[in-house]
Amino acid sequence: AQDCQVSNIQVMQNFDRSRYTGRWYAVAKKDPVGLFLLDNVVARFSVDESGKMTATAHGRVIILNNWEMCANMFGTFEDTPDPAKFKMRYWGAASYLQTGNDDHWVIDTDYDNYAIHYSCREVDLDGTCLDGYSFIFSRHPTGLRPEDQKIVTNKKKEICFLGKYRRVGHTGFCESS
Ligand code: AZE
Repeated sequence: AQDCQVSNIQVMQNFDRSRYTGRWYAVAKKDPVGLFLLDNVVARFSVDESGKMTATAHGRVIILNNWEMCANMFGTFEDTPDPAKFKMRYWGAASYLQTGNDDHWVIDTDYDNYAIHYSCREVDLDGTCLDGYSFIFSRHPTGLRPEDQKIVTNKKKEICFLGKYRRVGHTGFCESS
């Protein structure tokens, strides 16, 4: 499963969306092409009465003429035959923020400490990912536990994004909103 074919990427087995709910701090991210969340990224996942997964996220962005702000985002998830693979429709609280419909795959998680998310926006002709993004999430604002780091590094390699991540800082920029 390391031929970098998007269709061969292994995702979380028996993904349990209810155990995934609650707050996740982004500790690292691989950026897509174009505008993206810069840092202070926190996501909160919920499951509603009907079992549908939804999420909110915030993060610092710089839009238009170097206008720095906190983007408050919403996402709804469409199920697919694979319980760990979703289609995420997302939009911002303000109209000038981004909207989109991205794949949202949960690659691995222990639910209590770490999670690895993956989204390929554009698959190349050879089946590899041409444009994608990924978040490494932690339940702890301080980062990953040492014992989870090796697992995460291995998964970064499996999704062919190793070496493409940057640390996501948390300075409290989005805490007031
Ligand atoms: C994600 C977690 C679940 C909810 C959402 C997420 C993604 C949000 C974006 C936001 C981009 C905003 C920009 C604004 C100018 C995956 C973090 C909605 C991709 C670029």
